[in-house]
Amino acid sequence: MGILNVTPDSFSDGGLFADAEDAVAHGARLADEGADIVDVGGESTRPGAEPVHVDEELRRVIPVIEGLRVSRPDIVLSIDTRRSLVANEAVAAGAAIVNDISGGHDPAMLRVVRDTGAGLVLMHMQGDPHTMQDQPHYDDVVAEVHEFLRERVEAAVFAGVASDRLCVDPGIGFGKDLEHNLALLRTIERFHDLDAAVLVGASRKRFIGTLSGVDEAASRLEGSLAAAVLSVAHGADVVRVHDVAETVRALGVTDAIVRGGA
Ligand code: 7PJ
Repeated sequence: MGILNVTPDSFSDGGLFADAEDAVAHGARLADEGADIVDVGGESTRPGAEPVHVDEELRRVIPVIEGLRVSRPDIVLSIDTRRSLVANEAVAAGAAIVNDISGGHDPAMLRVVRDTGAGLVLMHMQGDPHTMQDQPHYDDVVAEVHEFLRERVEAAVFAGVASDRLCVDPGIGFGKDLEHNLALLRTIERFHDLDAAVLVGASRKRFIGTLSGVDEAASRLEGSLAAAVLSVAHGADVVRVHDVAETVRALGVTDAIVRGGA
């Protein structure tokens, strides 16, 4: 899964139309580099981020999804949103998957996913992006994240979402300190009993900067590759990454070693 951020800090120059054009071109490039899914997001969820207005989120993501659907109908698109309204519009515009970092907190989200037949990523987060890194606390991070995701899968299936449309994600960096992130990354296998695909998003995150001594997020390639390779070696089905070409090459080798065959 390649990351396509449509937030002002990532696509800053020009007006909105120019931004959308840049974003469409970048999405096409991620697919050409080997991404099977392109994840379009219009809300910054960095630690400390303020929420964006729903109209603004729609204005950012819908033209990009429409643009990619028209120019590159071969690309599977996901929409990174916590809002059922945005999810609904994005699926109508061409997205096939809803990637919800709140695990389906919006009361209408599961219904929208069921009614549209979209796939759904349920992610764990402690707190919300504004406050989540203040003092994250768990007695047993793996058990608590697992229990949260188990309950959310159950809720989704109860709401009528087909279980083969579901993916779970421990939410690396979302209300987790360094040790929490490492404990989760070491135990990815544990999440396979939830009968859903498992997604891991570690790319360029702060803990990688901390461990590798790289302050600049865009320069955290080597650490991000290490996290992607080990996540897949431990059974992750999907990795969400910025550096698609490099990750695809690293995972080709990983797959051959771990699963056998090229
Ligand atoms: C994730 C995400 C993640 C899923 C972001 C960033 C922050 N969606 N959206 N999993 N992270 N499913 O990329 O640094 O880890 S936004």
